[in-house]
Amino acid sequence: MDKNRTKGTSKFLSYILRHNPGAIGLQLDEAGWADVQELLQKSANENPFTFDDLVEIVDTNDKKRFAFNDDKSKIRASQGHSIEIDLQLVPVTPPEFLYHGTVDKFMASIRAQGLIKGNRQHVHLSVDRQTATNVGSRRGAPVVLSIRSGDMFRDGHAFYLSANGVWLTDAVPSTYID
Ligand code: HQG
Repeated sequence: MDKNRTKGTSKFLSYILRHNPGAIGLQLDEAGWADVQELLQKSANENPFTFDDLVEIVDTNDKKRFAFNDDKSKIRASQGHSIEIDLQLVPVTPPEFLYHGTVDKFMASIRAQGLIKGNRQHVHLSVDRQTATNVGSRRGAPVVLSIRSGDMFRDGHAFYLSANGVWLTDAVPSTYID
């Protein structure tokens, strides 16, 4: 697959596996898995790709957005969903600090309400400032917030780590944002 097709297909897969499987008549199971053969068949009209293409995308995707099950009969997005699925993530202890990349125009609202998940299933946090800078840069000049995740955890907030290294939590009250 050439680079452009890989990127286009990766975007298509993000849309289908995170937000709208129904767009191609696909159904995900309760943990977000799609049957690979069904995905190949149902994508054929809109955005055709082969099983080998899919393996290449899963292996080379810059953020490891997708994962296969053991026998590669199923595939899912590792995080970022807006549809209601249960990734069956186990709560884990976060590091003392995590980071969130955003932009200035959201700051007044973030100070007032903290970080909220919006359309997605979780607030996404990064393990280091550089990653958070990259996340913020998607929307303009990045603003990086330090989150006192250790304090949050001790106060009873649950944290999860996705298969591709993104830290997830339900919401970050503004008192934990430095
Ligand atoms: C902001 C990408 C106003 C928040 C990235 C963000 C990430 C608020 C935007 C992943 C707010 C939501 C997720 C509040 C939060 N008031 N704005 N109270 N609370 N926001 O895309 O974290 O390429 O849903 O700062 O790399 O930007 O898709 O979340 O700017 O890992 O794999 O509301 O998406 O990964 O935007 O990005 P998003 P995000 P992928």
